[in-house]
Amino acid sequence: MSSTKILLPNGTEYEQPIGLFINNEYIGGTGDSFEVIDPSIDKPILSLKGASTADVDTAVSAARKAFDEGPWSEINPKECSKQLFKLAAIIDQNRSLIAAIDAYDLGKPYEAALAGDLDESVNVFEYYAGWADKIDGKSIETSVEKLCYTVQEPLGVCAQIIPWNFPFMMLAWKVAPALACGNVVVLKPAEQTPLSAMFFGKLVQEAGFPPGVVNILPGIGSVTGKALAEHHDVDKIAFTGSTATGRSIMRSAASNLKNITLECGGKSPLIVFEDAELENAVHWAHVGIMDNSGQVCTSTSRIYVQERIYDSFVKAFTAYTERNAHIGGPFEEGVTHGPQVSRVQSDKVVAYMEQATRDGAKAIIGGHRLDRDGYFIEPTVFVNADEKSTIVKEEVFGPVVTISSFNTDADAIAKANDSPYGLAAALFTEKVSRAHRVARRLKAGMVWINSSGDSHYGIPFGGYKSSGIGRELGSYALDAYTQTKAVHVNLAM
Ligand code: TXE
Repeated sequence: MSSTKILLPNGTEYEQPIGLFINNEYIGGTGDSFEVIDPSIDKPILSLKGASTADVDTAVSAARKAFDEGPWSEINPKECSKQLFKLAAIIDQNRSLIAAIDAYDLGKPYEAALAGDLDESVNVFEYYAGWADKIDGKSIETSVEKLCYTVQEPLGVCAQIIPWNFPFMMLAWKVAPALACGNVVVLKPAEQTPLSAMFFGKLVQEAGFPPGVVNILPGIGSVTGKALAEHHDVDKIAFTGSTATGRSIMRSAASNLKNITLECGGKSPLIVFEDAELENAVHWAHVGIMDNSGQVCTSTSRIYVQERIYDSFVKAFTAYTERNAHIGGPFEEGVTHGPQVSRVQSDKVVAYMEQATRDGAKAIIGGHRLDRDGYFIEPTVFVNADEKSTIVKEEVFGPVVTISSFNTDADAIAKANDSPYGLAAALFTEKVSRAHRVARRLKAGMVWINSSGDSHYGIPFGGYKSSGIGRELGSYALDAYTQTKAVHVNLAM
């Protein structure tokens, strides 16, 4: 196996597999090289060779063979469940190391990676391990002369393209339900954060999965990702990332009408009504935009506050944000706010902030990058932003929020819905009827009442409008990874 020793900044040394994981073996990639960077100090961790189009062909045919010839697609559901529980247990045993790898690669605080991402990842694998032997069809009554029943069958070879903002957790959201439904996978991690996914291959080996069931191809999006999206032997493509790439994947997937799930961008609103519990609203509004340095697809990046409490909310929110911004590297004590993942991303955030200022918005805190190594951006709050301006319309994907006011419920709903995106929305009120009435009228795949950014492995996750197609998590992901066969039986013989 080709691997290299990596010494993590927390003093842990481990063996990092490098190369592509195909048929349960690590092999060298033949595609373009790319560097993996430590974003907290702007220094390379290592250089990798990604998967070329030819490597994609090799991985897809390994997966195809594993699916068509078994044993995975024919596995007894109880065995499938056991195998996934075993994998979940192995991930659990490695949770501190995987959290540390992700913290290093992404720059996010280690404690957050451990308590958030890794906890969720183990839960997700266990949850779908539990589903594997409960995927049932139906029998449907038509007449006494006919029996009809349905079978939920796997789709086949699933290509899964994941982003860098929750590297291992995104892997778990995609791989666990796909395997539980009897599919085989070819996973492409983001080029910014491929290390934990490449390490995952070792855990797959240890859990004893048959060759070809899980394949992992680090590589460049426009090469490896594109080749997967276009490949005619791939039956499904599941993607999380930008809406622009989602569109291009959808076009590529049209060639053989692949089944698709897309989880794309967002510009989620957070509405604070005048009867809200102010402290609670301030806390969640902060979590909703500052968590993961704003690099969350559901970030509540547009805050709307009812006029009467606007000034007091702005004052309380900025004070809370200043108090709670503990900026630093992933392994520093007490840090809550890490760098952006890459120079490209931090430049993008800075460009949005500069544009906002040119458009007449005012940064009342933050507004700059930090004067230190790494890609750190100050937590930033804009007021006076025009509702039609870029900072209100486009996904910034950084610790940057706008706070605007509204007067009536109808005004709040109209402003919240005035977006091409529809991933999530949050609202704060103590009135039960208002809460549910407004929740129904928000055009979003997820609505939080009196919280923000909340997700759970049992609850469907996905967006309306340009935020995506399909749902992940919960029993809904089983629909995303199976197809229905209807069997008609003629009894009139
Ligand atoms: O995303 P891309 P990027 C948003 C966020 C961010 C912006 C750009 O606004 O600033 O997207 O980030 C692979 N065919 N989100 O450039 O390009 C790529 O290698 C197939 C929101 O990182 O969408 C990576 O694995 N695949 C988001 C994955 O797609 C391609 C999370 C995501 O990359 C490809 C991340 C192609 N042509 C960014 N081009 C969320 N929804 O959570 C790239 N890829």
